[in-house]
Amino acid sequence: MNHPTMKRITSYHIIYISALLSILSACSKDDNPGNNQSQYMLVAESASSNSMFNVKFYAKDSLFVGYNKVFFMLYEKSSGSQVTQAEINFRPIMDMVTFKHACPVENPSGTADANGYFEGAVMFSMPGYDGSWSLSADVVANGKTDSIYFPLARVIPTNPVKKIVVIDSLSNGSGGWIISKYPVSLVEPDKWNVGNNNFEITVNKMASMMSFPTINDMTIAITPEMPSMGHGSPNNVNPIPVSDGHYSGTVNFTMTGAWRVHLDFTRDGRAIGKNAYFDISF
Ligand SMILES: [Cu+2]
Repeated sequence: MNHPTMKRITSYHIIYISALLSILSACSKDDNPGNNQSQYMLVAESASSNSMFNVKFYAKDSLFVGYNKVFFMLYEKSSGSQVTQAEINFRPIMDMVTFKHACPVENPSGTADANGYFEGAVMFSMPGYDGSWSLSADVVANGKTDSIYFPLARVIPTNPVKKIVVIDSLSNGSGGWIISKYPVSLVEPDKWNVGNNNFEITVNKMASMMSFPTINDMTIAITPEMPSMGHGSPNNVNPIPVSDGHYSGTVNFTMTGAWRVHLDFTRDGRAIGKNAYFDISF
């Protein structure tokens, strides 16, 4: 402990480490002005239409096509106090000039989490730029009703995709077809590993341009394939319903690389769609 060389190294290191720490803390302050220690990324902040609430809109990452967890933080505008009980209904809209459409959402429960976040999800169905997507929400809290509007600068595509559409064609018995579209989104684990991975997806039905009810009666089989090497993997567990619109199973990746997880959907005893899959690389 009292060796002189050891002492020199230690004091040198202390100076070096404290210099490094001050650089790091300066950087994180600059990256997050006025928003200390949020665990999420601030997407936008705005007052509600009738100025009853201030709303901060956070996400885990840049908004993308697929299942995005989104978080609202609410404040009473008059008092500045944080709101922890609220009914929030998301209304995403894409304005495609000639027509508008929405996408599936999961509205937050009425109570904020311990850190004050109201957590929900938006399953963006296509990329958007320059505010073509917007996220509005109706907010009821503290006996007040108001709405909030966030134009979204970007919703980016991912490669590989994290959202597919399963298309079902059913004969109507007189030469025509009833076409049904089922958006399916990957609720990705934070990280894919060799071995067993939780495999969770959401399934909705496109009932109209604006309405996407959850589907809870799909039977789903998953078959992983490593196309470059022509093999699959054993011990996979097919996803089963775990919560409204969510199905969870286990996918076993026996090595790193590029995998394709094939999905077979059956509903009412009938195969739905064809060639559905998610590519996953790690
Ligand atoms: Cu669109």
